[in-house]
Amino acid sequence: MQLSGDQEPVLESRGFGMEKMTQPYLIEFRDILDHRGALTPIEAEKDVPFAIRRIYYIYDVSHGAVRAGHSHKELQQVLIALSGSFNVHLDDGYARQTFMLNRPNIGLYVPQMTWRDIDNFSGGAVCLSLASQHYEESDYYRDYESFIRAVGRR
Ligand code: T46
Repeated sequence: MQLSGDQEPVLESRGFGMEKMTQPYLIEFRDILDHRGALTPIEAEKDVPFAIRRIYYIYDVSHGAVRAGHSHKELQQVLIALSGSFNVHLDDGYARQTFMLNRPNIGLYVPQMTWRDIDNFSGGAVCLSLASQHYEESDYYRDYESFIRAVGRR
């Protein structure tokens, strides 16, 4: 896994309380290996710091496509590259960080009020999202200026 800056996987799974996290983190999930291959279990409120209310996944991404381009007001999520790789650019209104995800046992925790763009999808990439909320369009900032106003930069 390559990251911009000096980010490392900082939390091993099972290290969480249920307090709301405010910073992005890479989470290294357990991988259970035997001669048949690998298995990674993820349990809500144990391996990720929230109750999972929804999962969805993004796949068959068109060459050069950029996904996301928005922030959530309340939703927290964990993104995982189940297959292939992609870059996740996160912006809290003050600073930007880029994470390259390319392992199915590594998750990226994305806190609420974080603008995200996802690009550079490899062929065959599958992005799994574990989300803390049901789908609710009113939870989105889809306009960057509105997001910046909401975080208090303007
Ligand atoms: C995020 C990135 C990683 C639904 O009906 N239910 C859903 O649960 C979702 C996520 C989307 N939709 C509908 C809403 C749109 O009509 O599917 C369509 C595409 O959604 P959107 O343009 O938001 O997709 P992405 O890939 O740009 O963003 C999604 C998530 O919305 C977002 O939370 O972080 O994936």
